[in-house]
Amino acid sequence: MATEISVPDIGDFESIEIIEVLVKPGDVINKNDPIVTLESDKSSVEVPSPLAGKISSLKVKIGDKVSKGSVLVLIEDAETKSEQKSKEQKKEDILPETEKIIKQAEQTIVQKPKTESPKKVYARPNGSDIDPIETKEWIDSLDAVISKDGSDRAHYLLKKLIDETYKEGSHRPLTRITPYINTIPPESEIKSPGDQNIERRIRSLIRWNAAAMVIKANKKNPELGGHIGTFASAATLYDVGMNHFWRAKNNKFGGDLIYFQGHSAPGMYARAFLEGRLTEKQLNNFRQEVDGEGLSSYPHPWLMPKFWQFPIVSMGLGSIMSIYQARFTKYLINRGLLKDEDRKIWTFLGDGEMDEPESLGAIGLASREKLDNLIFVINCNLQRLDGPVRGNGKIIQELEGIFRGAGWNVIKVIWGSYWDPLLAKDKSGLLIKRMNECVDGEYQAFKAKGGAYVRENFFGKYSKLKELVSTMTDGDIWKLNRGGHDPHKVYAAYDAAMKTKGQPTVILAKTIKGYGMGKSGESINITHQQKKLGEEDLLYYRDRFDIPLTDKQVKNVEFYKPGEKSEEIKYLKERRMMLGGNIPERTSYAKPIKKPSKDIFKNMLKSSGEHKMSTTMALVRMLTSLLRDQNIASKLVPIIPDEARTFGMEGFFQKIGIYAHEGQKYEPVDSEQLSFYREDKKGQVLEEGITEAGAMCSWIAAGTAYTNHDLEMIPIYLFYSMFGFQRVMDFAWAAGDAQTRGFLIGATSGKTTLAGEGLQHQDGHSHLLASVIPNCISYDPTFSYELAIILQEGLRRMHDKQENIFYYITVMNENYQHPEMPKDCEKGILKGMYLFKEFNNKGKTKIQLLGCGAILREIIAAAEILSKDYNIDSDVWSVTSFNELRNDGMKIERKNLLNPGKKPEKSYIEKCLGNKEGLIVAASDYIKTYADQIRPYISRSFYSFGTDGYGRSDGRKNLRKFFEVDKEYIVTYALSALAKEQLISSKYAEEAMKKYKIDKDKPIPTAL
Ligand SMILES: Cc1ncc(C[n+]2csc(CCOP(=O)(O)OP(=O)(O)O)c2C)c(N)n1
Ligand SMILES: [Mg+2]
Repeated sequence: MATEISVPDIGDFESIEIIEVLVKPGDVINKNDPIVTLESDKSSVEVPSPLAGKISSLKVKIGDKVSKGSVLVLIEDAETKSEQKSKEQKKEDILPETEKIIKQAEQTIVQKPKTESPKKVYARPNGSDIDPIETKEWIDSLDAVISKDGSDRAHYLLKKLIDETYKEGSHRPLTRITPYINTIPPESEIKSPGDQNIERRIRSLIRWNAAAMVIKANKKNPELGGHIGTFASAATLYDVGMNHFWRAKNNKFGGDLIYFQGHSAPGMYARAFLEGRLTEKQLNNFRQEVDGEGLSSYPHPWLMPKFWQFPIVSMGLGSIMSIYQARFTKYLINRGLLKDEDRKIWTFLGDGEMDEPESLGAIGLASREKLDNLIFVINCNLQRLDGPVRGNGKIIQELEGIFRGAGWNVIKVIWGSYWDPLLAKDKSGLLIKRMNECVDGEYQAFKAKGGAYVRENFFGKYSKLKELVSTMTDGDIWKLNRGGHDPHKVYAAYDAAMKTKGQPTVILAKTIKGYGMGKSGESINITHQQKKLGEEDLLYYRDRFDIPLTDKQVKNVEFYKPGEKSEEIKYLKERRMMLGGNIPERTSYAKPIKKPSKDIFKNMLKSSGEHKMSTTMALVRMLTSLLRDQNIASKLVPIIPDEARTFGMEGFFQKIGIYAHEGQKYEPVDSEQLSFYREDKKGQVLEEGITEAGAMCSWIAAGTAYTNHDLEMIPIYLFYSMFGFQRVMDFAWAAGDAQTRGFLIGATSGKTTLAGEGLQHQDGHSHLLASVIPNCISYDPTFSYELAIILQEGLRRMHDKQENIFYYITVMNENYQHPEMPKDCEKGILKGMYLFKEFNNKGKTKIQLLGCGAILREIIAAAEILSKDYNIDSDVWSVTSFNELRNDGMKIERKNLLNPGKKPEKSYIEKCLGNKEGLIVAASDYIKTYADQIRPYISRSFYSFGTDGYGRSDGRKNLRKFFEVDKEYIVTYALSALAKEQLISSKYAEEAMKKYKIDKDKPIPTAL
């Protein structure tokens, strides 16, 4: 029996055109296979079949207009139909049943009678203990619970008690911050299995070589710079990870991903030197990269592509990029593309760096999405570049509050093991009180000024505390170490972080900036920039870390590497072998994605006929086609920050689902509609919410999955072009450095196509911003076939040939007809320009007209007017990319200048325009500088027009007139330019100005 399949609820749309029919009679289809594609001027969606079966007849054809209820096909399938019936039945049953349950529940809820009790007035203890005996009883009970049932039970009881008091009207105690002591008590610490003596020796050698490398470079050339203080404070934090926790990528395991703090790079080089991965020559060339044998200042995968994985030195980027990396890893796992191997993402950050909004801006996402694969280590050395991070407060406490508030697991590693006996001995509670009350400015001074100073100024505040340390020498007091320098404490914290489930972890480790640098740089304000150590300081550094170098060797700042058979080198290599290999190391074993067949976009190469559409819609159609390509479908990662509906992409919600780590726990309000808001654990769309920075980080994570997960993915991130580079330029720069592959789509682009929105939204420069990134290729196409050719080439170059480039393409929301692709223009589209049309009527003179994006159609219209009304011939060129033309011009000019004796080569622009007659007029929807870029490579009069100035809200026609890029202005300016060249009389331009009501006295748009 045949069943009719009709158009479901499609929202507010009526009479929508069918642009594709995807089935024919006789086809056997599965449930959810698409039957037709519908396209309005705002969106393009597929209609999936609600049933599986055989199509018996087709009731529609391409071009038909349909509405809700219009029959599309008849399908043979009795079985599913009966299933559907029983579903409908069920649906009806549910309501009364639910009602019953609600009623029952209501009856069981005990309604407490509200009794008016007299208001009690309690004694206010003012912070002091009004009943110490009672307090002791409570504490004893608590101790008993802890020893009998453990701290989790105690925590549960306390929470219950607090909830009870809250119900009675008391304030909840502030639990955002815990006392200024370690989160893990000594008795709960998991002990490191490592040999502490050897590990200390290795660490000392790494410290020495890292410092020596910076000092040597600066001896050679003081302008080279570098940092000693950052790594000096973080050495233990890295060492414990390297020796015990970080598992490398190999053929059995995907590898942990470590985001190293940029300024600690010298430490990573020093370790790699001991491991034999870097040579002494390379160390000698720290920060001297131009000859190709040097080491880059900071982690830059572009410069050291086999070593560094993550470009983080611009403060704040590491935090958010790693959060989205952790999220993307879970996305791949949940979509079934990656094995869950419990890999971790570790991120090292500076405490000063946490000032950056990007550092904290996405921490909510990490806890919301339960990213227990993410571990932050914040090196709290209490200093940034100029001075203390929070001199008047405590950065660790501040960060604890912020991260706990956001739902993270916070582990504070404040005090080293030497403090443990003191804390155990102090029954007065004064030691913790004193720890709590000191501010970071004081803590910094304690470590700069020595043991006697600490005795006097820290312990000396309370006589009982002074007494506590009375048997200790000043030297002993000085040795009281900070948690981040104690390998036992660090090990215990890392171990706990590794075992944490359901939450991301942040480790707040207290350290000393410039640890070991003595008077020249330990805990003093200039530490950060200390890159030279005098002889005396170097000798001190050697002695402090027991480096087996003679005085002479120290004075020569020699590196020290023990022999291959030494205990240290054997241990170090063995540890890394146990953990699977080297870190950091950048490799890729991703399989290329076969480029789609040429046929996939063939509709886009044809004329759209009467049908008008925007290039955004053309793109959505192409993506829909790609989702039908077996090789590509699962690899596409559409990324949108809350603008899917603006770009007509809501059809993707239903088709491929929105990624949601917990699936969809609610029935969406629009569930009856075709494009309902479908969230799914296996969802493919990354709907990011309103965060361009976050979306960009997802794009980077997806576009570098080929190296971080050995999976080639195709991220395509659509955004308002104005909120692209302008908003997230630093990320775009880092994306280039990281060799991200993928598409950035600047939608609703240009200054005059996005009508209405105004100054903040209208983009006239994103292409110029794109042009500064060396491996970014950008295009501003006008017609669907141009877009199709560009997209196909992008897929071929990035994902099939695996070139380390990315694409920026602008698309618009203006609807118009698209012509058929002219013959033989593919190469030109990709190179940046091709001859679109010639107007040859043997006119009085000729002109070359160049246009791109939204303004090409104005150029075409202007050419028609010039031909018809003024008898002027023209060649109309579609310039798909002034940026690509400039790159080519620059390359050829350089080559010619370097080969003065050879016959000069012609740039592509010259090849196009060299034999063509007439002056050149170019116009775009971007500021004039965009088109001006080709001026040096043209040996002819060249006039460029663009949209300089602030945007404003109005219709497209008025905006183009205002910015002087509409067809009338182009005609007028062309006539005027021809007059200036004495090719025609000036009267034509004067007449045109009158005819088109062009006001000569109107101020230039940049002044308005
Ligand atoms: C976005 C950005 N702004 C400024 C700098 C310059 N800068 C380099 S290091 C530094 C201080 C870093 O302090 P902190 O984060 O505490 O790191 P530490 O060296 O103390 O571990 C600054 C301001 C930078 N690298 N990036
Ligand atoms: Mg710091």
